[in-house]
Order: sequence, then structure tokens, then C-alpha cells
Amino acid sequence: MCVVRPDVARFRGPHPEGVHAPPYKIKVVEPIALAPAERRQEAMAEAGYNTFLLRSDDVYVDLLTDSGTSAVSQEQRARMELGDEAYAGSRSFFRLERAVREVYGYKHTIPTHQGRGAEHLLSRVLVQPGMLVPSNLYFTTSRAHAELAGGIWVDVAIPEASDPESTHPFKGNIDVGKLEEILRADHHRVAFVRQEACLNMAGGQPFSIANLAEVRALTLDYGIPLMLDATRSSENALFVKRREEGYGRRSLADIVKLIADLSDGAIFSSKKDHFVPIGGLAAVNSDRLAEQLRELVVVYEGFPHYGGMSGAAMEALAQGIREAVDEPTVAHHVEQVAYLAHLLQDAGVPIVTPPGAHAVFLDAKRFLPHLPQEAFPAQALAAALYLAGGVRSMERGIVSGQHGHDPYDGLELVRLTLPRRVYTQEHLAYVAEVVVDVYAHARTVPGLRMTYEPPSLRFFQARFEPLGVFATI
Ligand code: P70
Repeated sequence: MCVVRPDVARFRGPHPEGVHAPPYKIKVVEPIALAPAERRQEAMAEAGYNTFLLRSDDVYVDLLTDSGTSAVSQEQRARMELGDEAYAGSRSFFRLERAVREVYGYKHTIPTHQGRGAEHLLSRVLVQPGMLVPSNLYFTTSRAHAELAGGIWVDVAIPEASDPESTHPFKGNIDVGKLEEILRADHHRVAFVRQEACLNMAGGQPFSIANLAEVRALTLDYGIPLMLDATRSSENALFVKRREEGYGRRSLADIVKLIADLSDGAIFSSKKDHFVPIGGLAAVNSDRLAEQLRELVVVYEGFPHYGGMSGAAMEALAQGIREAVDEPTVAHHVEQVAYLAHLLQDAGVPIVTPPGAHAVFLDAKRFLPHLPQEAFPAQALAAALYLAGGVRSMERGIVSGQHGHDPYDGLELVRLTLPRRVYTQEHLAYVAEVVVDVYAHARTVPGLRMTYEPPSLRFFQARFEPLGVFATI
């Protein structure tokens, strides 16, 4: 599975084919400390058993998200000094636009403060009330913006995407038959087709180029825009290189560009693959669509030459975009995830297979089989991991997935997300020990009851109470 490059050190890890040593060394550090067990109990209660509501001072290893939490490079920091803070016509914007053209090939770049800013603009332009948005599984903010514009989200992922035990190599694929049915019956009502790289809600799972090409052909037949959520397209390209016949010898940059070429445009949360703390993009080829997006960006984000970002932030982003096609850098992140996954699998912990791009996903239904889904097993497991070892993870189950009181079904996962270039193998070994300890005491983890439910994106700020006592492990 690993590609051996003579210029990158490799060693034997628990991964059957070894892992690459990091292609960087650490120059600046941020101190962290494990809060005492009593403080962790207090902090979790103060946070209403929701890991989003913890203070980072109370967290030891923070695997909540890979969003905005990666380490910037010395080149990014150096370029930030060059930020042109002009309100309009900023040199930094034009450098950013050039980076997008060179790496992805999209003609127009509309910067936004982060990914959901771009989702908002795109939905406002393309979605009219009653229109459909077919996508390989939803992402929370993407669906929220489509629905706020009056659209109807339709999941058209292959069924394996919702099966944590399936080892399908491309669970991010779209079910082309299902999509074709929708287009045949209702194409005049389809706003756009969305395909997300490294499908977050399925466990960070890639699509294949073959699948994307089929989706592309269909959307061209029906004249429907195909918009990527390319937030994690670098890792998707790496999986293509390693898993899909015919791509093993192509460069990562080539595959990233090929993915973009098979679409009409994309939105990016640049807080992931682009290594910046804040920033996002809408990037499209159509002049008319770009014009419509620019009409809205001035209303919601800022002038089209900064869209909510500073000049310094745009410089860091332009450099980050180039680093996002550096294969050793992308490979190291994916292999760190595989490393943690192997430690857990070796101990028998139920995880989503194969391990995804940016995170290991624990399968809370199998981890805590004594809890019904009404008792929020993934939310309870995330609380238990924090209590046991100060490890912060994120619920990706019924709290994230459902608004209101729809029938409970689908995935019930806890995400251990790895920021890029931040944690060492020792941190990951520590995390594995904490998870294995909790697994050994799984029966003691109580369910939760929701005491506060916000009307929109409820997982961010919902509060809970335990239905029993969390044992000290
Ligand atoms: C995460 C973050 C953000 C994201 C994404 C994809 C595939 C768009 C966005 C939005 C942050 C997050 C967001 C909502 C719920 C939980 C966590 N994902 N598309 O941790 O981008 O955050 O920049 O507005 O993954 O996965 P942004």
C-alpha cells in the first residue's frame, strides 16, 4: 500500500507495510497538560457532556477536528509578512487566484471567511425553493445551507458508505444508478450535483476517478452543474494513487488537478488541506456563476478581493494550496491515521474500515452495544474518552445527523481527527491506550439525555445529562 520513495525515511510500525517518518521537524511548540481526573469530571459537566463546549485548557490531546488546527509551515509564516491589506485590488488576492489556477485549474476564485461561507453563496445562487441537491452523503453545514435556500437534500452515496464494516476502497462513490433515476425523472428540479472528496460523514472515505467520471458524464448529459466539496481532495487523490488501477505512477498534483478538471467548480474549507487557521473558497469555471457569486460575496463576506480574509491570511492560503499537493506531506497525514487505526484494530476496538483520510472513526453502536441510539451512544463515548484521558473527540451520529425527531438510523460514530503536522506518534500511542481502556470498561459508560436542543446544527451547542455515573477509569 505504501509507495517507497528513496528520499523519505520509512520504518516498521504496526502498519503492515510500515509508515513514513515525518517530512518536517518541529520549530515552535505549544504546551499542553493533562488536567486532573476531578477537573475533567467538572469540566465535562460544565460542558453539558458536549465536547464542543469544553475549554481547550481542559483538553490534553485535541482530536476534535482537523479544521484550522494544523501547523503552518515556515514558508506560510514568512509569506504572511507580505500580506497586502488593501481593501481592493490586493496583491495577495491575485497570488491566491494564481495558486488556485495552477493547482486546480479553476478560472475564478471567490474567497470566503471559511467553507460554509462558500456553501452559503453557492446555495443562494444555485438553489431555488423545492429544488433537489443530490450528493454522496450530506455534510452538516452543506445540507444546512441548501435547506436554508429552500432546497431538498438527497443522499445518493453507494450503500457501503453507511456500512462501517464494509471494506469497500471507495465508499465516497456516488450510486450512479440512483443519481441517473433522479436526473431522468426530475432534472429540471436539480440545482446541482455535489460530490464530496473523502466523504466526512462516512468516515473520510474517497471516491474513485472512475466514479467521478461517470457522474461527470451524467451531469453533462443533463446540463446540471457538478460542484465538488474539494475540502479534502488532496487525501482523496492520494487514495486514488494508492488504490485505483492506473494511477500509481501519476504525481499527486496531477491527480488533484484531474479531479478538479472533472467538475464545474468546487467549494473548499481551506482550514483542512490548505493548512490555514481560517479561510475558504468558491472556485468555478463559469463566468456567469462567478459574477453571481461576486454579487453575493460583497453582501455577506467582503469585497471579492478578500472575502473575509486578511491579506496575510490569503498569502498563507496561497502557499498552503501549493503544500497541499506535496505528496510526502499528504501521505504522512494519511499514514498517521492508519497508524492509530491499526493500534485500535489490533486491540479489537470496532472502527470504521478502511481507515479514512483525516480521522479514525469509532463505531459507537458496536463499542457500546448496551446503549440504544436514543441514549446517544456516540455522544456518551466522546464524553467517556475525555473523562478517561483528556482526549477530545467529536460525535458524528444521531446528534449531528438528525434534526428534530426523525426515526433513528444510520451511522453512530465518534471521530478522532488528526490535525496535520501537529501530534507525534507518542501522542497517538497515548490516545490508543485511552480508547482501549475505555473499551475494556465499555459496559460502565452510561447513556445521555438531551436537555437543550438548538434549532439548527444542534450538535455544536446541545447539552446533555448522564443517565448514570461515568466510572473513573
Ligand atoms: C470538520 C469541519 C468542515 C467542512 C467539511 C466539509 C467536507 C464543508 C465544511 C465546512 C468543521 C465542522 C463543521 C461542521 C460540523 C463539525 C465540524 N468541517 N465541507 O471538523 O467548512 O468549517 O470551514 O465552514 O468537512 O469536519 P468550515
